[in-house]
Formats: sequence, structure tokens, C-alpha cells
Amino acid sequence: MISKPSISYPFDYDNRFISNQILLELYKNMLKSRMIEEKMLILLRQGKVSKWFSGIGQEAISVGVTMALANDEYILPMHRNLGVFTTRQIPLHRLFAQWQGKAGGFTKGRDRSFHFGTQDYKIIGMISHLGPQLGVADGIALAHKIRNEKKVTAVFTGEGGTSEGDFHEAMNVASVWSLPVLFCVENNGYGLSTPIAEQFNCKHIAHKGKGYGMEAHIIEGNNILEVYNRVSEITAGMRENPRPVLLEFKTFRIRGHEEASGTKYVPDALMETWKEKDPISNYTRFLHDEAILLDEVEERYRNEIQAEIDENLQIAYAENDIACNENEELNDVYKDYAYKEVKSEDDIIEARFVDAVSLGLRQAMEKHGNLVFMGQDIAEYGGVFKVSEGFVDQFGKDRVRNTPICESAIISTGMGLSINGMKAVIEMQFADFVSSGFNPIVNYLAKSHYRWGQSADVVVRMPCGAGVGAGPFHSQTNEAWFTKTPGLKVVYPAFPYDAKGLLASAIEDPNPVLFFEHKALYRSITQEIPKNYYNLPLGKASLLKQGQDVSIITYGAGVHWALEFLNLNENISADLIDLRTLSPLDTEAIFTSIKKTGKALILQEDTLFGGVASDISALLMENCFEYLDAPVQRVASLDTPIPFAKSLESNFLAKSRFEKMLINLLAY
Ligand SMILES: Cc1ncc(C[n+]2csc(CCOP(=O)(O)OP(=O)(O)O)c2C)c(N)n1
Repeated sequence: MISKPSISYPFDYDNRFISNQILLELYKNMLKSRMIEEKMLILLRQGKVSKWFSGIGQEAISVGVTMALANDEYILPMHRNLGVFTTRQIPLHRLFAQWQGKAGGFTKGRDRSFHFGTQDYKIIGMISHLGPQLGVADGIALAHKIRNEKKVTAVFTGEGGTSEGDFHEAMNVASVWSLPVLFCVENNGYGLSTPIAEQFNCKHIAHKGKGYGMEAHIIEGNNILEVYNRVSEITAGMRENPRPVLLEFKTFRIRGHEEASGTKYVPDALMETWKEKDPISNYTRFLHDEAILLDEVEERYRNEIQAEIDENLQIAYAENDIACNENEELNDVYKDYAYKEVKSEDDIIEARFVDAVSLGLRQAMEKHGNLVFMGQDIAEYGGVFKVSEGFVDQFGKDRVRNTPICESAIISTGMGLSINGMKAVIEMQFADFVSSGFNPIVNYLAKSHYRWGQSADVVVRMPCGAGVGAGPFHSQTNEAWFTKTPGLKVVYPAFPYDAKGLLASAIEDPNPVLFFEHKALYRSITQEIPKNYYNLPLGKASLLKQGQDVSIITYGAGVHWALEFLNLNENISADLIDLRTLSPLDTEAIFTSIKKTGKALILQEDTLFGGVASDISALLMENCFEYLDAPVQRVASLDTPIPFAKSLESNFLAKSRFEKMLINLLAY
């Protein structure tokens, strides 16, 4: 029977199609979440947990959504979704240990609160930046869709988070690709202290769905039965007919943004209205009124939960604080990967740099059936540099995907594919545009393995570099943005042979790799290379020339500038080192050479300050000082943006200063 809205409850409770067992489970899960939070508030005051983001008053959303999903469907919760974690039955001592920074948690003490994921429970936690996980959900759902698995992925955000570009990008991608993502927006009135009227200028967030061509619904988020019923029904449809759906849950944040910040800015009347809509007290009354929950059962539940909390807190307290092991800290930055050499010596072909990249990528697609290639105009059009011409015909549209112009969501999508067992290669149309996808690369992909053991099996291809008169936004070589970030690998080949073999390895490697391809080399450098699949180890430099008087250390276009000069000046006796990989850096090759020659010139196309050459210089000072016969020289491009006009660009580039500085160094 359907209960009439009455003065007893602020909402309709429709329990017609829900068994009493589920009705009680919904109740118990909400109660558990509430009772844990109440305990946490006490512990917070006692200084036993650090920060706390309260979800009190919002439990129905976490619990209702989680119970409507199957246990093997991914959920990407936020900082107020304790109910997701507890409904999935994560042992409480692990949660408590996580909040106390102990090893029994999920991050070896490396991240706090809800900032973790766990494949065991199919929960992928947030990063602080809020937005990127929306695109990650796209990637998880895409993997399901490609494998024809009928699964939904649910991702949460607050209404504040919907102002981020990631929200727009992820919704748009999900809609264009018909991905079964349930976008759950918890509209709780405030983003920190900012009220909704200052956050967005439309009546309901659900109205935004229309603009993306997406089904959208408004749900009374404090009504557990409405949440459970509607989400169950909607997700059943999404599994059969994959498509994204936007849900706006109306709710309210009863406590401060985090406990220390309070709620002074919330009008009292507003607070009172919402307190009356408390999801647990109202539902408890309803269950009692319907004789589904008896007093003694409620008491038993409370006692059981209390005992579970106390017992698990003792387990967490009994655990020692983490003892730092620096080796383990460093080792966990990357996922272990044992490189296995694959050789191919027969069938030599003449290939330009661009052909080598194309063939390498094609063969990787053949080798890894779970590899998805994404980028702007990369499908039928073949990419702006024609690297992927013909790929759609060979691999189909599922695996060769044109993307909307949304670097951030696509990088995040790559992360989601990786989480759900696939590999991704993403082509930046120009390396310059990676700035629009910077956040997920440096914060999500780079840090996930260290934080909770989830690697990002993603290669970002970066057509980069100057010398083609393309001006400030199509000519940068921005490798230093990434060599600075622990967790990323950075590869920068200078020859077709290296490009093909290193690309193969970058794709084999389960860690995130930024793969730089100098576009001025694409069609100017040709080499004989093996036609078939082979790989080359990352992190190994190559010694292109051997000499006695100076070591020239360089990569990318710099290798060709140096070669050109040395070939014209055979009297100069130099080691020429092509680094090939910048992170990890082959310091051994560099040090061995300097110990022999005593002089070092580091040549980079990047601008001077803060570039890779600066770190190599510092390493030489620290490790080879007594072998040096002259100050280490860095030769780099001018510290300006890259100009367009030929004469300005030539002056800008390091090449214009290289010769003079090398001669000066030799004369020192
Ligand atoms: C990119 C970014 N900017 C700012 C913040 C600081 N911050 C953390 S949570 C938050 C408010 C989020 O509001 P909302 O998305 O509505 O979620 P709620 O906290 O209300 O649940 C802000 C401003 C952040 N974490 N990341």
C-alpha cells in the first residue's frame, strides 16, 4: 500500500514494490552511516581524527544509490558519501585506520579521508579537485560498453563541483558516446560557504541535462524510498539500453563544510526546514508506523552497530602508527613492470619518424586487444599528422575514437579505462593543448599508484616542438611540466627506430607515459627500421658519438642540431648522448660520459629556467664535481614564449646559441 503524505512525514514513502527485508536494510545502512559519523564528531573533538566532511542528513542518497546498484558495479563517491563505503560492507577498522593514516587503511598513510579507491569493493574515491572523477566514470563505463557488459557506473559530485569544466566535459562525452554513467549531483545548498544562487544561474541542475541531450531527473534526496525506487528503475533501463542519466538529488548540508568551519552563513529558518526533512528520523517513524520496524529491532540494530564501531575502533587504535620506509615510498610511485625485450631484425623498411610512430601504434593495437586509441580527428580523418590513417578500418570505431574537444575529460576517461582493465593511448592534437588536460595528468594519473596502488595504463602522445613557424600555441616543448611530477614517465625519442620501439614499450608499461614526438622530425628524419614489432627499454640513453673532449647531452630536435654540427666539424671530439627518456633519467650514462670528458654541455629546445637541463646540471655538480674541468653549460631557448616570425623563432631557439657555447666550453 502507498502511504498518503501526512503531517507525519515530509515526503511520500512508496514501499509497494520493496520487500520488508530491503526496507530494513536501507534503514540499517543509513543508521550505520549516521552512527559512525556521530562517533567521528566526538573523535574529531578529541583530536583522534583530522578533518571530517559530514554527510549527516544526506545518507539516503549514498545508501539508496549503492543499494540500487549491483555490488560489481563501480561507484565513484565524494567526501560526504560514507554510506557508499559502509553499504558496500568495507570492514570498519579499515576505514578507521584510513582516517588515522595507518597501514590498515587503503593508502599506507599517504592520503586522508575518502581519498582512496578499492577494486575489491568497486569503489573509486575522489581526488581533492572534485571534477576529474566524472570523466573517470566515463572511462569505466566505456570499458563495460566495449565489452558488452550490462553494467552501470555511478559517479557523485556536489552542486559546487558542477561548475567545473570537468562536469560539462564528462557529461558531453558520456552523451555523445552513449555511456551508461549515472551522474549523481547532490545539491545540498552550499559549496563550502557559497549558496547555490552564486554557483549557477538556472533553476535546477537537472535542467542542464537537456543541453547535453541527456535524460535527467530531480529526486527528493532525503527520501530513501524515492532514491532507491527511482535509481533502481533508471539503472535497470540503462543496463539494457546504455546511456547516461543525470540525477539531481535535492538535499541539504546540515553541518559545516568540514567540522571546523561551522554553518554561520546558513539562515536559521532554512536549516530548520531541512532538519525536519531528516532522512533517518522520518524513515524510522514511517517504518514504525507501518509496523515494519519494531522498537526492539531498532534497539538491536543500534546495539549491533555500536558494538561493531567500538570493536573496529579498538582494532584501528591497536595498530601502530606507520613507520616510514623510504625505499617503499619511492618504489610505490610506479607500478612494477618487468621489461621483456622483443627483437625484430628481419624485414627492414625505410621509415620517416611519422611512419615509425604510426606503425608502432598500429602494431600495439594489434598486440593489445584491450587498447583504445582516442583523440581529436584521429578516426576517419587519421589525425592532423596522419598517424592513424586507416586505423578505423582495421580496428573499428570502438577502439579508434574521435573525441570532442575536451582534453581533461578524455585524459580522465583514459584513467577510467585503465581502472576497468583496459589500456589507452590519447593523442594530443598538439602538445600545447595538454594544458587543458593538465589536472588529471598530474593529479590523478600520476598519483594514483602511490596513493592506493592503482596504476594508470595510459600513454599521452604529444606532437611537440618548434622550427615550423607555428607560434606560441603550436610549438611548445613542455616536457618539464611533467618531469617535475613524480609518477609520470616521460619519453622523448629523436629517431624513427627509437620512436617505434619506445612507443611499444610505453604502451606495454602500465604506468602513465607522456610520449613526445617532435613534429619537425615527423617528415624530415628517415631511418631504416624493423618492420615488425619490437620494443626498447625506457630509461636508457643512447651514445650516438664517442669522443674525449666534451659530452653533449640532449634529446629530441637537439640531437639533430648537435649531429649536424658535429658532422660538419669532425675535429671536435665529443660524446653525444641522446637521452631518449627524461623520466626515469639515465644518470649512469650521463655520469660515465662526464667522468671521461670532464666537460658537459646540456642542450635542450625548451626554455632555460626550470628545464630538464637545470636538473641534469645540478646532478652533475652533486655527483661529478671532481671530474669537471669547466662549469656545466646549459644551452636552451630564450625565456620567452615561442614567437611566430621565422627570424624571431630562429633567435628564440637554442640552436642559435649552441655552436658558440660549445666552442667557448671547449676553449675553457
Ligand atoms: C578544484 C578545487 N577547487 C576548490 C576546492 C576546495 N573545495 C573543496 S570542497 C569545496 C566545495 C564543494 O562543494 P560541492 O561540490 O557542492 O560539494 P559539497 O561539499 O557541498 O558536498 C571546495 C570549494 C577543491 N577541492 N578543488
